[in-house]
Parts: sequence; structure tokens; C-alpha cells
Amino acid sequence: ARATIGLTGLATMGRNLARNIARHDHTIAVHNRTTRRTTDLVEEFGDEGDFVACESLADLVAAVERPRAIVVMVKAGEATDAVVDELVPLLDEGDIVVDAGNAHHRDTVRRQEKLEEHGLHFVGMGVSGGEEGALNGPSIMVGGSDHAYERLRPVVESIAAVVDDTPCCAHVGPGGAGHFVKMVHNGIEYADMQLIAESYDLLRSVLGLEPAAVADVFEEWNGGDLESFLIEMTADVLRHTDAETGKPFVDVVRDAAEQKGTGRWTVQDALDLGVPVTGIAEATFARSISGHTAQRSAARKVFATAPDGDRAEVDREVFVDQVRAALYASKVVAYAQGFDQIAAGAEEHEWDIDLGEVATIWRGGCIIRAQFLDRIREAYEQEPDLTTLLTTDYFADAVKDGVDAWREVVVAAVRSGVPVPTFSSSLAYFDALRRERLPAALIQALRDDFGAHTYERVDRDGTFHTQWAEPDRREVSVTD
Ligand code: 2AM
Repeated sequence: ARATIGLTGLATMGRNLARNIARHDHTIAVHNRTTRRTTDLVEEFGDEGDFVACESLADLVAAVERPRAIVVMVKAGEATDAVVDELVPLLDEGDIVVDAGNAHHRDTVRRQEKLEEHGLHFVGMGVSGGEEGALNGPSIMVGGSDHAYERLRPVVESIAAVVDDTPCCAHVGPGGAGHFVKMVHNGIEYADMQLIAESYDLLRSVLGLEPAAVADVFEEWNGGDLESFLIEMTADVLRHTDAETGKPFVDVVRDAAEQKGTGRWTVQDALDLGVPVTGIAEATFARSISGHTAQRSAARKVFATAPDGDRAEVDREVFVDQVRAALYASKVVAYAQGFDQIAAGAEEHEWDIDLGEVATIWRGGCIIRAQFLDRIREAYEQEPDLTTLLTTDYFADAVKDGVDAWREVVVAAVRSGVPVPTFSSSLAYFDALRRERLPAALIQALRDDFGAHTYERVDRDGTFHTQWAEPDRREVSVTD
């Protein structure tokens, strides 16, 4: 055995991860169900490092130093289970199986429990940054035992993206913590992209700007607080022209957004945890609406004659800056909600996740990498048990400074008939949090009336029920 680590599943992500590992001077044993991919890899990129090509999983296992670390990069779901089942009898106590795909954290925990019975360690490793990141430095979120992390550490630290001399990887917690954090990361990515898309729509529809002009705006924004990979990429994509038609590329792409499901998982998980991630949920629903082609077409037919709303009369320069402020404030809300979900998940599953560390490792490698994450890191450094990111000095100032613009933008959008679900729901969330009294009081009263669900009072302790059907509507104290 001479390899530091083994990897099976050499489709694009697996192959790039393997090359990244080899390039960092770790001997890596590689395997794929179809051997062709293995030989292709070694033929094409063999000079990048030390690869040990293996024809079978047994060969792969035999090639790796003990305790072994075997990364599984096959198709998520049944294929992962099949490969893991095949690996188990080949491994010895203390060996580690790493799932570097996008698995659901509950599946990761299930696999962990299964392997534990065999004295084996199972790691759920979130890898963010797509194909490019896998090759040149992803953000890595590891969930599993201390034993497993210590074994993997030299490899993952060397292959991760680096920001300020700090590798963008961490042992975020035990169990499914790594895949959980990766899932929420993807959810936040949905929200971030939807906010960018709504900003683009506003600039185009309210101001009538061409895509190239919107690109200029995004490029300018990228020089300030909004600086991020996604904003930079947006400018680039909006400037791109379709070679065939000469039209702006964004106008030839079919407007039905797809999803692989991590946004949906995030929202489902948030509902279970009781965390209001309105930004992520609206972003996920917005993709869903875009894909309902038949309903869209039916609605267009029936409502074609309905007024579009008057395009709001706005000053171009003022409006551009208002959209910037609204985007930033909405983004603060979306991230605050995402971090709330991580905190709630950590508590629910007893994973003890360091939120500041999560912000730190998202600064490089991943799709949502941004300057902004440094502010989040600082906020959690100052106060690890933060109630909400929204009220920390830096973000509170950003929201206070931007709130007037935020309202103006939502009003302009509504008036112009431009859907901005994430802008407006983030504003509603902000307004709900800061409100002295919420109409939840009326909801509680109604619940007590139709279902005797009881209520609490503002003026004294206890649980009460009003006898609504009785003429005297007596209030009774309920104790159970
Ligand atoms: P293949 O090249 O032999 O198809 C993405 O599909 C990766 O997962 C590929 O490397 C693919 O191997 C692998 N894969 C998919 N299903 C698999 C299975 N049931 N067993 C092993 N590998 C699988």
C-alpha cells in the first residue's frame, strides 16, 4: 500500500478532485466502475502527480495506507449505497469512507450508523465550487468523527481554496454536519442568485436598460460592498452575445430555471426546524414558477389585456442606487436567515457548528464567495451566540441606510408589475421582526375560538381559553 488516499467515481467532479489531490503531492489511488475513465485520467493527466490506477474496488482498497481513506464520488443516492456496501467487507477497523457528493444529511447519518457497526467511519464532505473549484480549490465542509478528520486533514487542507493564508476547509461537526452546512450553502446560493435576477429584471423593466447596460451597473457594484463572484459573473454573462443570432445571450436562454434539489431540501429542512428562511423559500418557488410553462402560457392568454401597471417614473441614477441598497439589505436578510438555519440545525442535531468558521470557509472556492462573508465572520467572532446577524453593527447600519431605498424599489416593482418575491419577502421579514405588535395575536384568538387552542396574555402568566360559545364568554385558566 502506497497511496495516501483512494477515490472511486471518476466523472468530472471526481476526476478534478483526484487531479487536485495529486497536484498537491499526495499519492492517490483511483478507480471507476468503467475502467476506461481510470485509464483516460492517467493517460491524460498522469504527469500532474502520482496516480495509482486500480481496476477493482479491492485493488483500490489494497493500494491505500491504513487507516484507509476512500473517497466516493459516484452518483448520489442508490449508487452511493451500492458502492459503500461493496466497500464495507473490503475495509478494516478504523478505515474511513468519504462521501464527497451532495447527499442529504439524513442519508449521511444513516450511512454513518451503518458503518459504525463495522468499526468504520463515514464522512459526509460538502464540496462547493463546481467543477472548477474541485480542480483548483473548493470550499470543503467536513462532517464526521475527529479520527476521520485528523486522517483527512493534510489532504483537504492542501486542496482547498485559500483566503488570507487560511484554507477554506473545516471540520464543521460530527454526523451529517458537513452535508447539512453544504445544503444551506446551496440554499443561500439560490437566494443570492434570485436577488441578482430580480435586480436585473428591475433595471431592465423599470429603467428599460439593455443587458449590456445592466452589465455595466453590476460591474460597478462589484467594486463596492456587493463584491462577489456571482455579481462579477452576472456582469460577464449579461455582456455575452449569442454567436448565432447576435442577440444578448440572456435573451436566447429559455426562462425556466432548473434545480437539482438542494434548495428544496433546505426549505423542507427549515420548515421542520421552524426557521423562517423566506429568502431561500421564495427563490426556490420562483424557480418553480418559471418552470410551470403551461400555467404561464394560460395566464398570459387570459391576462394579456390586464394593465401591466405603469412603468414607475424614476430617475435612472437614483433608481440604480436604490436597487443596489435594496439588493444589499435583502442579501443581509437572506444570509441572516441561512445562518439562523445552521444554528437551529446544529442545536437540533447537537453538532456544535462554529458559525464564524462557516463564514470563513465560504470566503473562497465556493459560488457564494464574497467580501461580505468577512463581515459575517467578524460578527460571530465578536459574539458567538448571536441572536441574529441582522442586528450586528455593520449589518444594522447597512439595513438602516438602505431601508428607504428598499421600500421605494418594492413599490416601483409592484407598480410596474415586476415580480420581486425575494426583495419584498425580505422586507416583510425585516418589518415583521421590528414590529412592536404582530397580528399573530388575532391568529391566536381565532385559534382559540374555533379550536380551543388556548392563548397566553400580555399582562399575566398562564394559559387561557375563552368560552366563545357561552353567552358570558368567560375566560378560564387552563392548566395541564
Ligand atoms: P461509470 O463511469 O462506470 O458510469 C457519475 O455517474 C459517476 O458515478 C461515474 O463515475 C459512474 O461510473 C459512477 N456510478 C454511477 N452509478 C454507479 C454504480 N451503481 N456503481 C458504481 N459507480 C457508479
